[in-house]
Formats: sequence, C-alpha cells, structure tokens
Amino acid sequence: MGGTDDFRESGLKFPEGFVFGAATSAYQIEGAATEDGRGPSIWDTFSHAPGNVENGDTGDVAVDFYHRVEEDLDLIKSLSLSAYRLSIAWPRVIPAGTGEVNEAGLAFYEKVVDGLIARGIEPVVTLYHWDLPQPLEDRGGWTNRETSYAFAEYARVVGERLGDRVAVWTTLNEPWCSAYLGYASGEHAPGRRNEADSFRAVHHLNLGHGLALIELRKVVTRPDATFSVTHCLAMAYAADPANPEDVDAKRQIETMQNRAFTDPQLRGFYPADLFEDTKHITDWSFVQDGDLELIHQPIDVLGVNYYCTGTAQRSSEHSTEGTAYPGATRVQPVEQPGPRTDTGWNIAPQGLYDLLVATHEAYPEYEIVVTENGAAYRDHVVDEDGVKRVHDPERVDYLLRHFVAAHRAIEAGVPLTGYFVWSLMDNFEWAFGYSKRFGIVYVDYETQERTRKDSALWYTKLAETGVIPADQ
Ligand code: GCO
Repeated sequence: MGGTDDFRESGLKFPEGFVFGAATSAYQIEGAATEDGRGPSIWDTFSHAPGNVENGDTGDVAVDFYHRVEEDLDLIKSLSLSAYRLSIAWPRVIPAGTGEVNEAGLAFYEKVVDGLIARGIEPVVTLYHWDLPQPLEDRGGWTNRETSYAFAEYARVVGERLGDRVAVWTTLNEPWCSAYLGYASGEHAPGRRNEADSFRAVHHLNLGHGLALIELRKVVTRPDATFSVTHCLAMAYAADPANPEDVDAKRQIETMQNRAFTDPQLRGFYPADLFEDTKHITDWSFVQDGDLELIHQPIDVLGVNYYCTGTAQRSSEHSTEGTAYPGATRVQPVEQPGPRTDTGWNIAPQGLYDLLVATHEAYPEYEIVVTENGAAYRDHVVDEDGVKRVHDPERVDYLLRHFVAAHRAIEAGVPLTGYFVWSLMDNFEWAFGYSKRFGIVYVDYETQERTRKDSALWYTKLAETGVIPADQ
C-alpha cells in the first residue's frame, strides 16, 4: 500500500461489472495490407512516402493480426479481459471508400467479432481509427463533405452485418488527430499542412459522426448495444492560474481540441469562441444549415483517451503554422514536469482524475469510459530458466497509478464504467513506427512471437478480482 498522494494505492476495488479491456486499431496491428481485396488507405500511402515514419516503417505486416486472429483472441481470453476494443478498416470493407463492398473484409471482422463472443469477450468496435480509403483522400479526404456521407454508408454496411452482435459502436477515434495532425501539422496521414483545411476536416468529421449514428441506429439490432465516440480530450492547465492571459491560453487549447468536437456532437452547436479564435483562418461557411442537427445525435457513452497533460501560457509571438493547434495563436505550450515515458509524455495520474471530473461536469448525462490509457517503454525479453519474461515495472507503476486515479474519479461521482489499456500488444505506433512499445504483451517483430509482459500479468489480476493489485 502506498500513500494517497502519489496514487500508488493498491487494494482499491472497482464496482461490480466494471469493464476491464484492452484496445488496438486496425492499421496498427493487422498487416495483410494488400490481401483479400483490401484497398489502400491514407496510412499506406503516408507510411510508404520517405521521411514520414521513423525508420521507414509501415503497417504492411504490422503484428500480423490478420493471420493470427485465433491465437490473439486466445491471448485476450488468457488475460481475463471482459471486452476488446478494435477498429474496422474501412478500406477492407469498402476498398474504394464508396460503392462496392468487399465480402472478404466483412467476413474477416465477422470472424473476429464471433471469436470474441465465443470466448465471452464483448466486442467494442470503432469504425474510424484514421485509415481513410486513399481514393477518398484523392477527392479531398475529410475536407470534402462527400467523405462524411461515404462514412455513413460504410457505417451502415458494417452495422447491417454485425449489428446483432457488437456491444459498443464507436464512430470516430480522436477526430482531433485526424483533423489537425492530418491536415494542419502534417505529422499524420494524409500529411497535409493547411490550417483552413483542417477546420473543414473538423466539421466533416463531426458531420460524418452524426450521419453514421443515424445509419447505425437504423440497422443495429442487438438490444443492449450502445453508441459512442472517442476523444483525446486535452487536460490543459494554465501556466499561472491567476493570470487571465494564461487562463485564456488554456481556454483556446480546450476549445480547439475538445469543444470543437464535443459541443457540436453532444450539444448541437459550435462554440462561439472557436469561430472567434479562427476567424483569421476560416469563416466556417462550409457549415451548412441543418448540419448541427445532423451532428447532434444521441450517444450513450463518451470515450476518453488519456496519456498526459498540457500547460498553456500566453506568449507575445507564436505562429500556429505547422502545429496541431491552428487557431490557438499566441499560446505557448509549457514543458511538463517529468517523469516521462519513452514517447516523452509526462506521467500524470492526477491529470486523468482532473480530466474525468471536468468531463463529467461539462457533460453530466453521459456514462464515461477510458477508451485508451497506457505507456511506451523500452521493453525486452529475458530468458529465466527457459521461461521468457518481460519485466516492465514502469508500465505496471504507470497503470497502477492511473487505475487509482480512475477509482478516485468514480468515488468523486464520475459515472466511469470501463477502462481499456492501450495497447493489448506492441504495434505500429504511427509516426514513431515500431520504435515505441505500448503493449502489455510484447511482440518480437522478427518472429511475431507474443510474450506477456509483467504488466499483462498484473492487469489480469486486476481484471479477475476487480481489486488493484500491488505492483509486485
Ligand atoms: C492515439 C491512438 C492510438 C495510439 C495511442 C498511443 O491516441 O494516438 O488512438 O492509436 O497508438 O494513443 O499513442
């Protein structure tokens, strides 16, 4: 048992029925990029272009989940997890983005979903985790309104096939990343750098979310299925909370990253300060009459991804050019205190607590699930008397402290009902390639052998008992 101020408090019990899961996404794990009729996605194109991804890595093979489904589902089962969050690759299901449906793609996801259910694991499905079909990008991608309608069509196709089985339907994963990292900073696919375009992408992602929900609700038949969206909400602090300028800098970050999505989706309006902050970039005339009603569809669960915190302060000069905050002028990020994980992100369980409480205060009617939380470390396999082990005490410590934060949020009244660790296994970490290991299961990228890390064993105990185990 640790003290209460450092979040190292083992022995806390989660409420009955709390969901302990793990998450992955299609492009990061599947591989088989050209098999069985899958079309190219923006991540295939982007990762194959030199200089975009560390070491020139691509998702061509990834961790070969496509060919190892049964083994990997057994692995999830062996961890005693009650749910698995996966994403469906749009280009596997509708290779050109619109039009012809690829039966082999649907059959693949049916196998995954049925395999989960057969093992007593609830399938939690995300429809869009960044792998836009390339033919849609060739017509403008998310800057083109037609992409929102194409997304709704794809959602209907998947919903028709799997709507009797999937437990949770999530439209988008982190549209903030899709819009700003994809179209403003260019760090992610499709690698474009145009601030005005990134706001068109914001709106069309929001529209796609609403249109997809409308279609899903028509075809989903599982009576207890729920509908959701996942956001990477910023937990931002003002550098000096007594300084109104810094408080305003924090507001700009939250408006850009959080409320540009949550307000239209959950409240039916765009924040007035978003339009004000971005008026030198765009007039938002691509928002058409009636769009906000379409976007504002009921959901049941709000998914929150959390990794680290941010602190903002007012600066006299700061260009947003090439950044992920195109409207946040004169906002300077402040370096966060360590310690850090291998991605350089600061470790702050208090931030998870603060974010959950703040999100609940802002949107009190929604059930909340942590749809991602986890950490990258430089893991390696050791052989102990013929048994392979991966000792990852930092990850165990990270998870323990964040689960404590989640538990405290529940005690403070947040209706938090589940937690998905990112990630089930090491995988393709976007622009970092394979250099960052987020898994609780280690993957040897040469042999594709999977080895449960100590964090997986720790997490299994938590999933089995509902009680946060000590870290050894
Ligand atoms: C994200 C994505 C995941 C990442 C994870 C670690 O949040 O960026 O949802 O695909 O791999 O977050 O960076």
